[in-house]
Amino acid sequence: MINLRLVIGNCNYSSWSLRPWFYLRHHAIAFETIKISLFTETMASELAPYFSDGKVPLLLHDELQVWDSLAILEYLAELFPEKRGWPAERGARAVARSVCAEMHSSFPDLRSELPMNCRRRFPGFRPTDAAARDIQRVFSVWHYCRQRYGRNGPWLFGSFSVADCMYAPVVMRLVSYAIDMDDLCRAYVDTLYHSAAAREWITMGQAEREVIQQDEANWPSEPI
Ligand SMILES: N[C@@H](CCC(=O)N[C@@H](CS)C(=O)NCC(=O)O)C(=O)O
Repeated sequence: MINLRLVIGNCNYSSWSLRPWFYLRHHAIAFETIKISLFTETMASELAPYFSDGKVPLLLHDELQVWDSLAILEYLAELFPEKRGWPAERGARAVARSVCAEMHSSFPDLRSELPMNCRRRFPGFRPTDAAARDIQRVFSVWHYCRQRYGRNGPWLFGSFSVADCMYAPVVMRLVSYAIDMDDLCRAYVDTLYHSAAAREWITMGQAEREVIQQDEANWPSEPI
């Protein structure tokens, strides 16, 4: 029995926590969840037992600690090789790593203007030009992956991969903020948003009552 514990933040807001959680739940891998309340007075003391940079997520495997969502996903892909976390073909794998790295290091305006919020929608939301450029780039990435590598299934590289986990929080955002998209992107969003693991995360987020003011978008909203 593999002893895994995943330290995460509030499901409603913690986009980085969703990434490895989604991988584990999609594959029905057993793990324990340790939830930290982000940006509260107790956050530092709740994180104190771990070698954390003050952030979540963090994966604990026996005595080993792995922090940072992408590092955790890499580790899970190695720990469970039969789940095929990365595409089997070398070129597809390189592209998958590229789009994950891009997600990890880019899209600042999309992140700041459209914070993940699973329990609210933002009628009439209009992104700034900068955020709209980020969104268009995400759509281009999805076209690139789906058209070249997605023939054998509905995920970015056909079969479910680490790349889908990295883009899961963006899918949540695009739905909450009702962003227009073409059919290819809509089909991908529907696949992910309606998957069992995503529904489970959204339900947990909607059950939470904490409001983190700094993670609320600057746009009128209503409950989903
Ligand atoms: N690079 C990190 C970023 C993690 C991150 O920023 N997590 C947010 C929660 S979604 C956090 O812990 N914020 C607390 C803080 O900044 O004090 C990763 O990908 O895991």
